Amino acid sequence: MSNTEAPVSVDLETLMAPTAKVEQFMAEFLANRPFPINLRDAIGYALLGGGKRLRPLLVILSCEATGGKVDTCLPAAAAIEMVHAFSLVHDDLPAMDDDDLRRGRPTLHRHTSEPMAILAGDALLALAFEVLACRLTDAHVLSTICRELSIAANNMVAGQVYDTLPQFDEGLSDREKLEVIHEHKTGALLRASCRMGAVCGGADAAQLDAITRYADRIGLMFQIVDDLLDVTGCSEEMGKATGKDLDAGKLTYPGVLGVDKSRTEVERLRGEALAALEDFGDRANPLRDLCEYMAVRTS
Ligand code: GRG
Repeated sequence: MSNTEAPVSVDLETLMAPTAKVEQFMAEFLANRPFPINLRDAIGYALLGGGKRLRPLLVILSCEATGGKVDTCLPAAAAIEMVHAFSLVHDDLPAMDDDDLRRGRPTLHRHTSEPMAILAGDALLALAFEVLACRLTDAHVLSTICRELSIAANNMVAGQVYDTLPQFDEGLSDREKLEVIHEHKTGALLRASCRMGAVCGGADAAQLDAITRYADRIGLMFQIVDDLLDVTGCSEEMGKATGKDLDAGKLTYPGVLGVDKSRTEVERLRGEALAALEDFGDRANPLRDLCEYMAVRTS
């Protein structure tokens, strides 16, 4: 299929199916960890309580695209979701965004208490590296993956600083500021997801480069579509904005580029992401399907 053809319809349920294994793996790992019961409940609430599981899915599909089996990348998939869950818990805290709801229910600090949410978040970050250290047997894979994950986590911290304590932006255009924030806050973990999966799959340097190009394109696409959904309520109907006002002062792609140019950007990134997978053959079809889905998702 050419990169400009209309996207195929994607069977999301089939695409997401492998994440059930990650769910089970995380639940078992947590159940066997000797935590105080209230801490374990708090971690379980944050980690096992829904979410799209996009990052574990990227780990698995990148592993499979490079010739690996799902079971070899489950620790990496679990670790990335733990870091993601941690970042959401801390992002929601009163000292940060002070949010009441996450994934359609009370945030962890509202469900339990602020100290418990801080501690559960801390434990999730440590748990991510514990699961890697305990469950990955190949020393080279383990050290490479720890490096990928720790770099991504620190980029997220930097992204949060850029976003919420913005003294970095002198001389940057709004678009440049958006890019710096996105690359650190959201893009870094999506990139790490794909790279960690590819490392588990035994990728060579050229494959790792190609997977990284794919990751960076779909990462930015994910952000732009998210921003578009905030404005229009539906990424496919971006010409028909609902008129909902943008969060005053918040930099977004539709706010900076306009809705139509943002949509054009999504199409460009979709094409480039698919082009990055050109040499992968059929094993990368699920990654291609995920890209198509991400370009048109409505939630
Ligand atoms: C990770 C060490 C470390 C620190 C975190 C709080 C903080 C520092 C960073 C904030 C990171 C953050 C909350 C980024 C937003 C990322 C994002 C797009 C979240 C929503 O992702 P989805 O839509 O969520 O995949 P679900 O609920 O589906 O998992």
